[in-house]
Amino acid sequence: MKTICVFGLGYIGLPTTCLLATNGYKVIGIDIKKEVVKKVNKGKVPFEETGLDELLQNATTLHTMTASEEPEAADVFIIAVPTPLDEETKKADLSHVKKAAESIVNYLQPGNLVILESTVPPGTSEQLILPILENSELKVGKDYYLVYCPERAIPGNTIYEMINNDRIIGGIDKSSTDLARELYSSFVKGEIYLTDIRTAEIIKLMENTYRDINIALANEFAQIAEENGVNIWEAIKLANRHPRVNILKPGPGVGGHCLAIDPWFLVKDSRRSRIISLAREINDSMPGHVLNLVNEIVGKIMNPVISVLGVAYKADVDDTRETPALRFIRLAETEGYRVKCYDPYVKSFEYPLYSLEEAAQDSDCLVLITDHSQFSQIQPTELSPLMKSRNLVDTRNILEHEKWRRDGFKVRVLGDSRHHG
Ligand code: SAJ
Repeated sequence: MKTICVFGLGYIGLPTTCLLATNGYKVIGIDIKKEVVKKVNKGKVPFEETGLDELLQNATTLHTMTASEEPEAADVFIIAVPTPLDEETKKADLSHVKKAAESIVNYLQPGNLVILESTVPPGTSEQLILPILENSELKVGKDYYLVYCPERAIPGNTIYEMINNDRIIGGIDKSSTDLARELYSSFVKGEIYLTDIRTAEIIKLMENTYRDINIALANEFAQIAEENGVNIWEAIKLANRHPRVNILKPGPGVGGHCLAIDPWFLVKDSRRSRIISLAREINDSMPGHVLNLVNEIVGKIMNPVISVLGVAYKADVDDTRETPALRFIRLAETEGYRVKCYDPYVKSFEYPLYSLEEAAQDSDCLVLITDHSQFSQIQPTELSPLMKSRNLVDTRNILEHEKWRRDGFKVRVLGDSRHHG
């Protein structure tokens, strides 16, 4: 049985580890966080992801998977560690990737395959990983093999998409791609496409940038609709009846560890790029736009209190990375609002989390930031008796606004300036 070392037991590394361990490999999942290693070895998933608990249970039962803080000799090494963005320089922080590659050097043996899955700026595999691995004195393509294989699964549906999405493998040479194809074929049911290593790196960034730009367009349309007294949600629905149009949804901004970050990896060293950073700017300006809507509806009052419904970066997940909620809250505080947050999924956040009733108590305005499905069940009559004033800003257009208006709420919907009361 072949042995695989996976670096990083996060949102991508842990599901990958479990899928390989349940498909014929012996896998060691490496993480620098002691608590994560402990939890995984007890069969516990450190975050929420549909189906992952069961998959980890299966791997544990098969005894094909262990977690550890230290790597060991293996046939394959997979790097799936975070590559965050340095907020000031807008450059990728590749320190975790670098560390993982450096520790592989000590274990690299002839015949090994090294796979980079982390999202990286173009050229990283050849310019950063390769020179580090060459310190082993083994030669790539001759003694060992190297590929870049981006993960394209969406948080919330990771397991399904890891198995069923098409996969791109970019190798330093043909032997590398062939070896990697064999490995991924063990659990991938989608098509596997082969390309070169730098193309694979850029494809991953293009996919997320494409989505980010399209959301920025929807956000710009929303603001134009507000200027024109048009309901953007209705307009998008009808525009999307065109056979070649598919406009995404506007919202309070773009969060998550991918769309808000990856486009910068393309922009940073390019002299030609223009639209990508503009789209980032538009999406980053949305929390400020939401605050303007709140200001308009609440007006000038003493010691205003707002209740934020949803701090996760998107619907039905517990993940708050790069969440637009945090930007909104910080901006609101600088304008003198006291903010109370409620999120049925999130367990820890930069701000205290309250129950729905506690968050609504003495509030002047509910601000719905995240489109969690269960929010549509909230009844205005449950909250209105607790609140100081009945105001609602819905940035995702998921509530039944007429019902809230009937209960005396002033309702503002992002992308729709037609009603002010
Ligand atoms: N959003 C909108 N409007 C929309 C769609 C999304 O405002 O119409 C917002 C969401 O609320 C969220 C953000 O965009 O704040 C990102 O959410 P998402 O669901 O679009 O994507 P992620 O970040 O969860 O996952 C993306 C996916 N990329 C693409 O669809 C191109 C996923 O396939 C990638 O694997 C993932 O990034 C990643 O890890 O790179």
